Amino acid sequence: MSTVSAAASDAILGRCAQLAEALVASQFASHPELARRYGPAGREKCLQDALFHLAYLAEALAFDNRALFADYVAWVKVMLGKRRVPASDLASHLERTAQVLREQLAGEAGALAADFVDAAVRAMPAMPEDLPTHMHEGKPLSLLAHQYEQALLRGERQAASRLVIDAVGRGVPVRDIYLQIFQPTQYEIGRLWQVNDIGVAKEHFCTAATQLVMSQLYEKLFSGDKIGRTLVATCVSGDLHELGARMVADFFEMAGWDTFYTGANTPHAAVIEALVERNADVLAVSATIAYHVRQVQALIAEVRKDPRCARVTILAGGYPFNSNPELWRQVGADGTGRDAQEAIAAAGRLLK
Ligand code: B12
Repeated sequence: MSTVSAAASDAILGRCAQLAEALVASQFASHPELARRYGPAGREKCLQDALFHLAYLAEALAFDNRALFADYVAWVKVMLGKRRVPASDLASHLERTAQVLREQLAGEAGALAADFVDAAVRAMPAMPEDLPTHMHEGKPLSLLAHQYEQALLRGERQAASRLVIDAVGRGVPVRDIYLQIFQPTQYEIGRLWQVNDIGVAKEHFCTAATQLVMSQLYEKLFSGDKIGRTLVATCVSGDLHELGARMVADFFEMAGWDTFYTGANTPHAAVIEALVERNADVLAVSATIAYHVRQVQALIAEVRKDPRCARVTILAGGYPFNSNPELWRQVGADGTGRDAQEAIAAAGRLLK
């Protein structure tokens, strides 16, 4: 990792409130129509957006990883575009961000940070304005997945649960239910929120309902023979997305592992305590929001430093790792996997 990019990352994090204020003031001063179009609430929103952009930028710089910031800009282009903020406004906001970074951060650090932003702005025209559905056809459970998602979107969690319980009763493997029904439905719910088709309440409802239905399958998880291996699965500190890590833990459980799943937002010291107490073979660290990747790196560094964890193999995964195939190496993990099935395959390879 270059020291310039690390310095730029630290400088942004140390002064993000000031930088965000400077860039929104500059943008509204040179485009007075923005104040008329969006009003004071719009200015506040713009400030929040600026802070959000800076958080993602600081993380991308911390790993000297331009793709991490470009992925974020592609996501935000769709998200804002679907809320009637034109891509040209986003581009001008980002160009101003680059200018403020050049002005306010000293020397090479400011120039590099601005360059990350400029590169993403240049890539914007090729970034999509809309997103394809995650409810793909042609898989054995596609129809069932569609019915499950539709039941949840109608607010009918009992009907959704019934679809799954009946399928399991007919012999559909729980692993297929996880990867062909729960996972695409969750991704689709996220897409629908991103493109402004559903609100936060519906997204929360669907997630809570899926967690409930997962729990209804638990007796199926614990029925196999044990293989004498232990997994600790956790979401990194600050990250609230718990289903990915839970699915990973459940796949290991179904493969005969003893699993200890700590859920969302777990402090590093608590993870180490769990690894030691359980005499764990593998730690699975999950992060979904890209600006938590440094937390993954910090947790891994702490585990590596602790001699009691010397034999622990570490996997890192989740949303940013799936779009950045080399990121797991940058955080110091031993391996990764794009989904729960790949996670267990990676553990098998590493422990051989
Ligand atoms: C549900 C949800 C939430 C819930 C989470 C509740 C809960 N109890 O989990 C809540 C409301 C808290 C939430 C909050 C936010 N969210 Co959210 N969320 C989602 C959503 C819709 C589903 C997540 C999920 O359940 N996925 C299903 C699981 C099974 O998939 P998975 O996590 O990818 O896991 C699989 C693999 O990645 C892999 N894996 C995962 N972990 C690991 C670990 C290891 C070691 C390995 C090997 C593999 C592995 O295996 C898993 C199983 O196959 C996603 C959409 C999406 N695409 O995921 C958005 C999404 C992730 N959220 C998003 C955002 C922006 C946010 C917020 C920042 C919104 C805000 N402004 O507040 C906050 C951040 C909160 C925080 N501090 O973490 C964006 C992220 C975009 C981006 N570019 O970063 C997404 C993509 C939505 C979207 N399409 O816009 N969210």
